[in-house]
Amino acid sequence: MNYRRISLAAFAAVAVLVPAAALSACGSSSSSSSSSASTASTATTTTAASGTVAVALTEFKIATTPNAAPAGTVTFNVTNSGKVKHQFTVIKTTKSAATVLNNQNPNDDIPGAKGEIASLAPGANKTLVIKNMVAGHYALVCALPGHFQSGMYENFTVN
Ligand SMILES: [Cu+2]
Repeated sequence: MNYRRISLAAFAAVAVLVPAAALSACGSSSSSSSSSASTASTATTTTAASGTVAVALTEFKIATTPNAAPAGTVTFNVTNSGKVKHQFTVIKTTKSAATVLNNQNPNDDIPGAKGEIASLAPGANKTLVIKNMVAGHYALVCALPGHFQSGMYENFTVN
């Protein structure tokens, strides 16, 4: 009787711990059901061999796996892992991602923008395919009011 109680308690503890560990260890891909995303996340180099990049949006952070890709067609597999709506814009720029929208009027088009997912609901996943990405520096941002200012940006390299 005591053994059974102990093993049940241990099982309950594991059942509680595993989801939390999975979320923190691989938040960028854990909520994606796409097989291509999980393949990309196994890469240990910074460049995605397939040109596919897993992107996780949370409050207020953009996490990429990996943070570089070969020139050509780049596929951003974007998941909103947060609790509020986000968006995702890819910008070709020489500026650091942290400063790229500093003087941007929210009503104006973003200079250098190569593509965007205009709106992504919490839990939603969308794919953004951008062709002819040339080598250089890019900034990935969430351009919703206040989100960039709160830290929703990331540098990205095409090589
Ligand atoms: Cu956002």
